[in-house]
Amino acid sequence: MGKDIYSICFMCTVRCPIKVTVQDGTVKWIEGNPHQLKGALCAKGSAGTALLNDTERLRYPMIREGARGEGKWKRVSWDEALDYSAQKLKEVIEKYGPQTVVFGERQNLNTHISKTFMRAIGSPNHYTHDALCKGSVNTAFRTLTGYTDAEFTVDLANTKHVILYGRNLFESLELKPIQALMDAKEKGARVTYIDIRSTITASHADRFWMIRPGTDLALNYALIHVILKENLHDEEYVNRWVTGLNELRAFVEPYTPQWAEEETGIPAAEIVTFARELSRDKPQVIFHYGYRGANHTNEIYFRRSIVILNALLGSIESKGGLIIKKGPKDSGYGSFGKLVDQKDLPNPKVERFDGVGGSKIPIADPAHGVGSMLPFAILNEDPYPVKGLISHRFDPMLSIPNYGLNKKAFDKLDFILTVDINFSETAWYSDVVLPESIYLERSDSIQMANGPKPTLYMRRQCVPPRYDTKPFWEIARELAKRMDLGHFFPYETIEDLWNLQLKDMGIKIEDFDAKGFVSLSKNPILLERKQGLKFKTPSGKIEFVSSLMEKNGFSSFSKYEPMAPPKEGEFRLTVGRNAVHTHVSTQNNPYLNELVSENVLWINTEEATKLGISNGQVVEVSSDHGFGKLKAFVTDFIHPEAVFMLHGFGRQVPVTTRCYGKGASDTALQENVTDMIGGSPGLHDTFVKVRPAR
Ligand SMILES: Nc1nc2c(c(=O)[nH]1)N[C@H]1C(S)=C(S)[C@@H](COP(=O)(O)OP(=O)(O)OC[C@H]3O[C@@H](n4cnc5c(=O)[nH]c(N)nc54)[C@H](O)[C@@H]3O)O[C@H]1N2
Ligand SMILES: Nc1nc2c(c(=O)[nH]1)N[C@H]1C(S)=C(S)[C@@H](COP(=O)(O)OP(=O)(O)OC[C@H]3O[C@@H](n4cnc5c(=O)[nH]c(N)nc54)[C@H](O)[C@@H]3O)O[C@H]1N2
Ligand code: SF4
Ligand SMILES: [Mo]
Repeated sequence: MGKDIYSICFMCTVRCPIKVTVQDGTVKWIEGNPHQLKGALCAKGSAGTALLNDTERLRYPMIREGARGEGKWKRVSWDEALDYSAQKLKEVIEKYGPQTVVFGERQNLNTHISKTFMRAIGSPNHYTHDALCKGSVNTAFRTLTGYTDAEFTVDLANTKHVILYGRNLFESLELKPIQALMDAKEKGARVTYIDIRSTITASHADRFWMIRPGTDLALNYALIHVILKENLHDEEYVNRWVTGLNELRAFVEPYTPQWAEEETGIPAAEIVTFARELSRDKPQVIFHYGYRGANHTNEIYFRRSIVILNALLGSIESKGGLIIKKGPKDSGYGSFGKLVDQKDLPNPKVERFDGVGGSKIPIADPAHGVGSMLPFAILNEDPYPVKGLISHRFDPMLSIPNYGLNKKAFDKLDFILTVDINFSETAWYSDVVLPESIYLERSDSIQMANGPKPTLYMRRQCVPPRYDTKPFWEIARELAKRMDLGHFFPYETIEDLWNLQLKDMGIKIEDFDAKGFVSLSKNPILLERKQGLKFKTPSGKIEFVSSLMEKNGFSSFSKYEPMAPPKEGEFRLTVGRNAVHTHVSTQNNPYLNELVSENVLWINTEEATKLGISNGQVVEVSSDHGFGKLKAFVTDFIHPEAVFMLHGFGRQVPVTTRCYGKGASDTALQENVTDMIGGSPGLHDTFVKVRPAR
């Protein structure tokens, strides 16, 4: 009989709680934690065992020997790799200053440790993936409510109607929300899904609109128009909690459903019916603010329109709507400890490399920065040179649009250090590669998951590391020690770190044994809607006319600019995920690669016919920035103006043999343009030409 260990999945960053069965030092079985997920796990989560045994993942520290990207490596000991990295970082700091070192990571449980490291060396330049994923969602929330999007959650279980704008929930998965939505659907909840193509989520929806690419903002302006014209909003809530209603009313006056029909292709009468239906369901309505979907350089106004619609229907802090997350203090506990809270830790006040908080991108979130600025900062040395780059659990080469430009920028760096579990494209182009033990082989910092019921989760090591790898919390400490900064890392073991996090909470490590998590509240905590809401804006209300935007010279409402259709023979390139892969992480996983080994190009049947392209035929896709070859998937289920491909394929690292050269890379084709108010990349602002391959 095996032993069961509760832990946290990390095949993607959703971090589902899991139960891992271990026998004879190996993992026999992984399932969703039965106390929370009824045992459910997705395909990627199940493929954790294949990752554990994968011989093509990073197995030992390496120092580059040949030219960057040539693939010549020297296997070294941990001491040698860390000594060398510390030496190189010290050289950069001495020569150019600490601000020229940039650290990028996908936000993770150890981010408090990386931030500590950067502050300790004296650099303000820590950035996360956040802006590349949903920066404009974050900024939209802050401009309206003072809270970030991450301080909100959606109460899908109790909703009556959820509206998803390209939020392809059933493929771009999060297990708990899917289970909650399925429960709600059984109680009669309705789903409206809006996408430029029909996805699995579309097949679960009660209403599906195939919208013209990039025109979701027009739809929302018309919806707001109808809601205000017919007084369908939650008057009591809006009167009490919203400022700027009259300005909004005047602004949306010209945006009629008839006007929107022209722009979006959605019939005016259907928009009116939809608005009336939503009003009947209010306030248990969720306009899902999403992540990707319509990604353009004016995205901030689209995301703001989504939050505004929620506010108009009174759904913010309503059962079945959006809920402000509650933390340990709200449930009567002391605060959760973070390494970065040390009193004597420096807090460098130098301008950031990406211009966040300065004149370039004044109101994006400085807690995350804007990663898409990285290649420009390096190439233009603006505001100063960037000379050292550390990437941890993040692949900027592929996750920042325009692969060619990224490579050119990386060529200018003095030192590139990457901590990963796989040979990512960034690792391949680095000077030193440090392999982290995978999630099944390591324990990590505790997760404080705020929410209606705040809960702590623990990732526990299940098996010993297969190869010569270490956990990041240890790597960071060892690097810091070699830079004479070890005193900011006062822990030896993971238990020391856990005790530091739990010390003010009255919770012990053993409390996690029974279920793998500790709930801080029995029931969901909701604020009282009549008087008890608290918004973190200057007015204390939801500001349709935003102090933050106006103060920085941005108008709160933006006149609709029609979306340019593609030129003859061109298509708008759209991208996304499927249920089997995680961004750029899993394409070489033995199991998942078997399920989906390459991406295909979705193209509308009529358009394909015009170009002489048949289903399954290999096509060439080109943009101003790059080129790719992949098979066509000819279908009626995509809008004729767009083509679509999965992110993460077309890989260029030869030692990842299962995915090398398969399919095409969206990153190679995409232009790097950013919403300079919100911070998100305009991932769907690139046009491509498609033709049969020669
Ligand atoms: N072109 C393009 N760019 C995009 C997107 C897109 O669709 N197209 N999507 C955007 C979105 S939504 C997001 S969230 C970001 C995601 O961007 P990334 O975070 O870069 O993508 P991931 O695939 O999540 O992971 C990146 C790296 O983390 C490594 N990794 C996985 N687990 C571990 C671990 O336990 N330890 C360490 N040290 N490393 C680990 C993986 O091997 C991989 O190399 O990309 C954004 N950028
Ligand atoms: N399996 C899996 N699940 C994941 C992840 C993963 O990598 N793999 N990553 C997680 C992360 S970090 C994120 S950010 C989320 C992403 O979750 P989603 O935001 O749901 O992301 P995508 O898969 O990028 O899907 C975007 C959808 O937008 C559609 N779209 C394109 N243009 C438009 C448009 O103009 N209007 C509308 N309405 N739709 C449009 C595309 O056709 C596509 O179906 O998924 C999370 N869950
Ligand atoms: S969605 Fe799947 S891969 Fe992501 S954490 Fe959950 S089980 Fe793991
Ligand atoms: Mo994301």
